[in-house]
Amino acid sequence: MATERTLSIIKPDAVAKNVIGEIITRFEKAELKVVAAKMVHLSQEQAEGFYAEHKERPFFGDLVSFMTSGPVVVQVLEGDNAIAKNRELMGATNPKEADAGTIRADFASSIDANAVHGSDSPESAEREVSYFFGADEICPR
Ligand code: IDP
Repeated sequence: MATERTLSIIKPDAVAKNVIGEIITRFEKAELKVVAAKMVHLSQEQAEGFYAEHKERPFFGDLVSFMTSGPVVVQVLEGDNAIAKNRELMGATNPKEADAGTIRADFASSIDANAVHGSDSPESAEREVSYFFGADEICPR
């Protein structure tokens, strides 16, 4: 299995619920390592740029206003198969469809306020990691 890096965001709803630590614990228990981390209150421009692929979707405005509604925790996770593993830990986009025991099943309240983001492919992981972190901000372990 290949060692990969993926971008994780703990979204404003989960930060407001004070479950940052519980979510990071799930990553660590699954043998994903945090190799970069910061708390950011995204600007409108940052959120729009990050979600540019969804620009034409009807929910884009709501997504950007939600993602700028409070601080988020942005992290780079590293480990075997990290991209798919993180998506499995997260669960389905809509928490009503998320498997029991996933982060979204346990902490998300709606499809908008769905607790976490995770890169969905190697290409998006590369783009998303470099969107938030310079090479000198990532600490290989
Ligand atoms: P993902 O976060 O599971 O990868 P994406 O399809 O990339 O899901 O969508 C990005 C984010 O946009 C979702 O996490 C969710 O917060 C929001 N979103 C996606 N689809 C809808 C929708 O149909 N209505 C409202 N928000 C949506």
